[in-house]
Amino acid sequence: QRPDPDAAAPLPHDASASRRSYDVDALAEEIVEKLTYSIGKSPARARKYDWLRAVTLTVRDRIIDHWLEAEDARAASGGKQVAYLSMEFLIGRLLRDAINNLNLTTQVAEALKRYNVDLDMIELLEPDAALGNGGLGRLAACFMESMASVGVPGFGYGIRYVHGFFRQEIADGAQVELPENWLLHGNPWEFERRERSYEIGFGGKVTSVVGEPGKPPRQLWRPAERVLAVAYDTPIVGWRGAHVNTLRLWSAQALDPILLDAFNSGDHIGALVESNKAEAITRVLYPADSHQAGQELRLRQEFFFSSASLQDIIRRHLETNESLSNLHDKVSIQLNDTHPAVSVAELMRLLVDVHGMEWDEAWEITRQTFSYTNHTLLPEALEHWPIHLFERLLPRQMQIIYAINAAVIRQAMESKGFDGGRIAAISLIDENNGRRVRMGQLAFVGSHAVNGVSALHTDLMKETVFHALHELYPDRIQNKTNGVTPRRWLMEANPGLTSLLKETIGEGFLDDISKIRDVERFATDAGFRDRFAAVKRENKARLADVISERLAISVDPDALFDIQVKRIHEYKRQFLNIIEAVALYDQIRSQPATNWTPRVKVFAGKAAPSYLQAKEIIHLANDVARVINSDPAVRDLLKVVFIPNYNVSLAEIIMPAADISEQISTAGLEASGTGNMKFALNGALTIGTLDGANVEMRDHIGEENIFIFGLTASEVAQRRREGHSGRSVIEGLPLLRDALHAISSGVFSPDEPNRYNGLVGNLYNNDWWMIAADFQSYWDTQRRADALWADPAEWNRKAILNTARMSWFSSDRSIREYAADIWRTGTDA
Ligand code: BZD
Repeated sequence: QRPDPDAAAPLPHDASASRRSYDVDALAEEIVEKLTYSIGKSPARARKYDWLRAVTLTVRDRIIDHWLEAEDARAASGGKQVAYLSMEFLIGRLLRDAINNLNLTTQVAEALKRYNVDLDMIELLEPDAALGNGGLGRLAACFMESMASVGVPGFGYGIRYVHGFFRQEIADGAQVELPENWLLHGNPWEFERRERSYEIGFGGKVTSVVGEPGKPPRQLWRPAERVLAVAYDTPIVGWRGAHVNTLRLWSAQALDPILLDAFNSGDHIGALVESNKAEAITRVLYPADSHQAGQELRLRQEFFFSSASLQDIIRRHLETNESLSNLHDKVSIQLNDTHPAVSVAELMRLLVDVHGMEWDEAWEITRQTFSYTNHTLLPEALEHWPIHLFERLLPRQMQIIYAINAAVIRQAMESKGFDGGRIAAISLIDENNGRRVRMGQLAFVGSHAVNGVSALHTDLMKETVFHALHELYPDRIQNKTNGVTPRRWLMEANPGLTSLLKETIGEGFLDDISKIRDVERFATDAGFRDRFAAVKRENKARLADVISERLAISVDPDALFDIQVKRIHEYKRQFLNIIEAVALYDQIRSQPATNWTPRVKVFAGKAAPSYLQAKEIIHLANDVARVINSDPAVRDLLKVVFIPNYNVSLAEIIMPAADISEQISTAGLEASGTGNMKFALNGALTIGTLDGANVEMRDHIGEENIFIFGLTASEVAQRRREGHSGRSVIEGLPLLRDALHAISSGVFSPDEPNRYNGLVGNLYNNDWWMIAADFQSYWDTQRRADALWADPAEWNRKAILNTARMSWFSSDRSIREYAADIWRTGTDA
């Protein structure tokens, strides 16, 4: 631990004395002051980015006022805090969120208008902070905002990637990955904290040092390599500025920026090798969300941010506490999936080796401090590291894992009589696949609470991956269904609907989203329904503009917008949706006299660069879109669009513009989903399987207001046991057979007729994802949706009920549950 020579003696601080004003004159004046003195431009010479920066700095000052107050209050109360450790925070833009949460939207817009600058335009210039892959990273961002809104004092800890999630372009129908560069224009939100830096070691040796008489020898880790973790802090402001929490992201730097000896002897490249190697750790986000990357750099990233965060937590604890024996009373550390699970071993090392605590006490504190959230049951996504790699990089942590494992196994044998198979199942070491450390097992045994992210997912955790551990520790697994923040996903993304709701039921729902239920009684009010529909139409027109600008495809905002946006994965079954489009295309052409519902099918999402099937699905969507959109025979009854580069900002435009939300994963595979919640909150009707949180959405919304189809999770398991194959199903369904034939015979890929043979062949031979098995049910459900669309009053009534009944899926509710049941911290309300 480094002493902090700069630490100032605490002085009384009265932030309210210097608080920045919220009125328009003051804002207008300050924006120009920032432009002049922080950026060095006169208003006359300022470019758009200068205005963005000046506005951001002006808004930021107002957050800082609250931030300092929050820090002081926290220090004074000495209460418990939460540290949310996550490899990913998929934030998106921050300016609109900050302005909205400070309730400053009108004033800032007004202030800027004085200089003829449009706030909306400025906001769009901000790059997305895309420090995450998908649902897991976005959940962490929603949770940070909700923690600040409901008053859970906390830190988010993660990695300050220089390059976030790749930019996706589509070239000749296929995904191309390009580097993302969000820091290009600097990042006005962050504060570098050089005084908060820690050394992180890798490799080297462990030596035993003889301790005091009667005590076991102490283990001393001497790493061969060291890098520095430097903190960058971003304030996260909650609703109405009530609280401000900190997102602390670590950046890696070499201890010595340049090796001067090497430089002086003429080796100019070699002189930088160390610093390049160090900085590589936080250079880029791994873009794989569904299989283990398995590379050494990934394990380095995981350990780097885990160790830095723990060292920081310990240092902060010791600033106000005499010892670490009450650590678990003062901090709760949430592990967002297993990516930070090495923290369990690292905290043990810090407590025992560095701070001299007894092993048993350290283990008790460690377990009381940690809790772990699981986000997937997919075997290929579960993290496990080859022992030889782990041992080489983290030799002391490996010893600690062996010791923990031995103790857990002993306890399992003694208390529950575990043997053979069940010991193998709980072991932290997988002996079968070349000996690996299982990070799920490590996170589980090192935590006092383990949670799934929807009721179904939690049940399946108990039955599958953690079956034996659940038997050993039957009270440890609990459910915490995901949620989304209504500030970003309703108020900011859908200002039209927000205004309509305010006029109709008053402003109470802004502070307490459960009050949105009051709008339910207007579902049968024809006037309200029309206004609700008019808002939806405007949002669809806005999306239609985006589609036209980016793809030069014109779509009719009066058509049914049927949207599936999410990561591309076989289990999410974008393929099923595309096959349905192809079948519909066939039907429209062969039955031109039928009264078809005009539809626009929208897809967006990224594939992991190494996930070939997912990339083929993207290619197919684009191929099908090209053929259908250019066929005059469909007469605008069907359009298919794939919008490139799906990200948070695009989602903010898409979510409010959907009539149908596609949540069609193979049952049992989607842990929760959160896009499903965003769509429904904005009044889309869901077509979905009984998977993840769809199940609970059905319970809240009412089964008559959601389109459920397909096999259930237990039916899927049953079919797989029976050796289901797609062939017999396909042969019995001409509609499906013909659609697949069109795809595999090159109708959509005349330049390469065999392009989709593999994809289609999989359905015949195996149909692991139950696409053929669920096709008929899906098709029928889509036609039921068509029929409902023909009755706009009824459609809109159901859409309104969706909005009215989704409040339980607010991340404020999720956070309150974590605070009450896992973290045992207070909230404001
Ligand atoms: O987490 C997702 C699940 O698939 C969703 O069902 C769930 O709603 C969200 C939030 O709980 N999982 C991910 O997004 N996973 C990843 O992004 C990921 C990233 C790196 C490595 C492995 C998985």
